[in-house]
Amino acid sequence: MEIPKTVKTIAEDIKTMKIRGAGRIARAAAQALKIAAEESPYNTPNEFKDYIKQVAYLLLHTRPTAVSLPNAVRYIIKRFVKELPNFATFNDMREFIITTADNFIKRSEQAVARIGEIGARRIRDGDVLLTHCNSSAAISVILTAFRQGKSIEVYATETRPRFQGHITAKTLGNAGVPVTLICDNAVRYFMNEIDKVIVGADAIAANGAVVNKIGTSVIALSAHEARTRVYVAAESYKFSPETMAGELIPIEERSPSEVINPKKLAEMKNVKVRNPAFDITPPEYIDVIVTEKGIIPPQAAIIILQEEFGWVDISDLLEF
Ligand code: RUB
Repeated sequence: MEIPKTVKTIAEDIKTMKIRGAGRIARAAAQALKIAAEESPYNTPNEFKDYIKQVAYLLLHTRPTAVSLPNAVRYIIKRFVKELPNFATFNDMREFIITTADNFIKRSEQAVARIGEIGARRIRDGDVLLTHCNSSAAISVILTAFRQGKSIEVYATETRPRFQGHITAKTLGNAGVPVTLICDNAVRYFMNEIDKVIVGADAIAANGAVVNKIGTSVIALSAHEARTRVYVAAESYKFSPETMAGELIPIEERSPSEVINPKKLAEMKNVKVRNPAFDITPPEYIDVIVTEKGIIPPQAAIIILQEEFGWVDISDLLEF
């Protein structure tokens, strides 16, 4: 089926990481569905239904790890499918997708702001924080605490191979927060000076394990050894319903060219490159997860999942 160029561009931007970070990816997917509805080349109910499903399919196959992406698509499609018998005209269908996508985006933005408010309560005046990669939710906590007048300092890892830590350092620095940029492998060297580690999440499993940017688990391990607390800031749509039914969260492996120049690699004999983009931090190394619904210990992840999705029928979830 024909899919508008604007929609395809969003899918491509997610794939190539022009649009990145789990929350932004989710909002972009919702936006893509909205645009798809607005610019639909099909105007009969049956064709429109199939077309929307195809757009959903395209979006779902851009990046595999961030659960926020299928959860955003599901938020819109599930409501749409449930409402199908009640649509009188094609226009009703189109308007429904547009409004539901807008609702998701609004809810998502409000969740990030709320996480900031809730998380900032756990930050004390004088705290030295460490963050990894570039998480809007983690930044929301840090900036809210800072704007409340708390004197804080942040260590930001550069986050190889894509250096998302530079974005974090720039954002926080521009807001006036004192930032120290460090190499990823300097984390243990500085850990004893850190009061709290705060990171985001791409996905959270039913057992409270957190999937986030590669390197997060080694930071959490180092924090555990130093008795430094680890906070994860994550919206409830980062929790993976599939994991309630025993599914594993796929870990994206990206191109070796992100790690080393292909020409340089070609000069090396018997060397291959692996480039996993995410890793899994077990719940034992996480103190709390800050969600927009409140703060929970990682072991309570199942409660959030049940509230959001009820008991999961996996065949239903995998429909798209
Ligand atoms: C980004 C990353 C972020 C989470 C959470 O990885 O791991 O920590 O996505 O971000 P990538 P947010 O750069 O590969 O997308 O809190 O903004 O959702």
